[in-house]
Amino acid sequence: MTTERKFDLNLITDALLKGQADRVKSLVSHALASGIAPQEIVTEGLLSPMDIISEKFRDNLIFTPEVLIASRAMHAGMHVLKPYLSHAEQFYGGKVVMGTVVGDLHDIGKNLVVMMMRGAGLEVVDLGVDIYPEDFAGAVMEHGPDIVAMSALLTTTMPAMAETIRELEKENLRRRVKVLVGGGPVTEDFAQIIKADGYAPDARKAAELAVKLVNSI
Ligand code: B1M
Repeated sequence: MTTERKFDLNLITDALLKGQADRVKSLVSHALASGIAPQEIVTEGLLSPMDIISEKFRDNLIFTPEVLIASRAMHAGMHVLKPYLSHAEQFYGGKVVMGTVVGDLHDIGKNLVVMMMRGAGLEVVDLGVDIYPEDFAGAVMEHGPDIVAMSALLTTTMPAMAETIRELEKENLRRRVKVLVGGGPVTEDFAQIIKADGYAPDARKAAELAVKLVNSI
């Protein structure tokens, strides 16, 4: 016997894509009331459409204001769900320090990663662009994050990721944090060579991996 679904999560997706924060809030409440698991609402209703937003942004089909409006709608939905998520599902308590490495001014991808991580419930300290290894290390001392996340878009700035890891080692901070790397020219192989703890090819996967790393600590 098949179980009939009481609520269509596509309604939330559709409202989020249109940036309708109030409608997302009310639909999330309806979804909860109809018995759909909160985690399923997060994944299918809120994060899936944010993938679509990321892709459209990457392809220049939409621009920063639309991304921010969609992001606000996602947060509105997350706010309704927060009390219903278990501690592990909320991922709260996980803190990330993120920046684009020294010499690199590209921040569009980094901003998407920050947005997706915040959407997944992580606290993110966004250091911005052109961040020296010493400043990453300083931010670890100041904020005590679980994860240091670095973005690089230029082949010439990728070595700064390795330099940052060396700086963390030098300051005896490396064992306190997990290091996550990504950005256009960065690969899984490169991440392994520089002894990062993780690599993600896009913003959604970066957020998922960050949550996994936080939960593994
Ligand atoms: Co620049 N640029 N740029 N640029 N730029 C690229 C990256 C380039 C590929 C263009 C090209 O030649 N085809 C090339 C790099 C070549 C290389 O080294 N491999 C390049 C170059 C050479 C340069 C300059 C040197 C140009 C010059 O001045 N001669 C110069 C360098 C400036 C500097 O940084 N010091 C430069 C400058 C600029 C602008 C300032 C004009 C502008 C940046 C504006 C800004 O960011 N505020 C710019 C742009 C816009 C680009 C392109 C066109 C687009 C980058 C982008 O935003 N993509 C880019 C060509 C391209 O990629 N098609 C190019 C959209 C974004 C959503 O994707 O950033 O890849 P992306 O992020 C993705 C993933 O990579 C991943 O998730 C994101 C979302 O899914 N990701 C992570 C990113 N960080 C992550 C971290 C993670 C995990 C995943 O974990 C922590």
